[in-house]
Amino acid sequence: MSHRPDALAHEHPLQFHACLDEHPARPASGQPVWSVDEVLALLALPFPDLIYQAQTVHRAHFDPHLVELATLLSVKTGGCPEDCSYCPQSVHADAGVPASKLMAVDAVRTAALAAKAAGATRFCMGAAWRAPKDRDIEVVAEMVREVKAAGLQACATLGMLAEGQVDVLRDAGLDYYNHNLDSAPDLYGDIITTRDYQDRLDTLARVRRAGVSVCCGGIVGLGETRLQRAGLIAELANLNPYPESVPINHLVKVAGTPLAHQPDLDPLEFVRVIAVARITMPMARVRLSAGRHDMSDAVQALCFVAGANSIFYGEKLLTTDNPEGSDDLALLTKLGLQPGEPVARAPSAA
Ligand code: SAM
Ligand code: DTB
Ligand code: SF4
Repeated sequence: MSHRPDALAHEHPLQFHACLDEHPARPASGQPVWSVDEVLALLALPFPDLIYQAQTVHRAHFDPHLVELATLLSVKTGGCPEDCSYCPQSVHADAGVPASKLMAVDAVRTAALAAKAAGATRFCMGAAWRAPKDRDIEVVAEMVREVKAAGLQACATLGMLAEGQVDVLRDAGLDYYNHNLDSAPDLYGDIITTRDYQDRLDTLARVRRAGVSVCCGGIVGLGETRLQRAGLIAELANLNPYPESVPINHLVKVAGTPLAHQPDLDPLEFVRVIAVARITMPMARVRLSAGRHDMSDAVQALCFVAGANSIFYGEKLLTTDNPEGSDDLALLTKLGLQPGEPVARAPSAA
């Protein structure tokens, strides 16, 4: 049995879903499930065929009406020593983001309760660190306990983790750890020089080994080629198993960062990336992440049709703007969608 729909089967679109593989792990051979060329072929499908495949995969695994609302909070902002060229929080940028200290646990509790009251089901805490110190981890573990006590799923993104640090967060109740691959391996060195791709893979492996769910995605619009977008998706889909949660960020061009003047990505190409993430990682939550503030309702609607089933919810991401929560709720209503926790299921045998 094939482990994926045939990327080139668009002439027979009704046949492909019979061979979906519901299991996220690689075959026993250890071979990658997706070659870059196969992902590229998906990206190049006629748009209606791609969307049809993605929507069919989506419906086979999820209630297509549910969209997860995940609220972000920057618990430690700015002053980051890394040189990620998209990021306003890097000390190498001149984006006017002041460095702040780690927030107090009480303030995080207040924000988590507000997010819960506003309808979020997941709360993600971000810190502008290269890697946290053990004493930072102890404080974030307290924050995780508060988020769980508020009745929310807890996620954190704190940079690279050392052996043992994930265990402390897991024991506090952390559900997900977010750590992105961000780009294809061959573009990475042009975007970040202060840590390498393997460092990211090592942190992801530690998270996986500790039994914490993996939230891992990337950014598009960095100036990458379509082949490099395929390279990013193939890397994510070939993680063994692939991430439970996949944030697809559209570059937010922040003045004072090296990527502030990147040419715009065609919005339909962004939709294609969402669709291909859905097809290659059928049981993952695919999150329409950074970049929604400047995205039309129509493009967001296409992203939901293409299989996105999660958004960041709340007027701020970490340092940049996100749509108002009330506008997002109105958009979901307009589209006949509901906030809720999408739970992946294996497709029923037909
Ligand atoms: N410092 C930690 C790290 O990098 O692992 C966690 C926080 S970092 C801000 C989390 C992610 O935000 C990055 O991996 C990147 O994907 C995304 N991000 C940062 N700046 C962005 C921007 N301007 N546009 C889109 N995504 C961005
Ligand atoms: C992710 O992939 N995107 C979020 C979250 N994980 C932490 C962050 C987006 C940040 C956008 C730029 C900013 O607001 O600073
Ligand atoms: Fe630091 Fe994370 Fe921003 Fe990179 S993306 S500069 S690691 S906060």
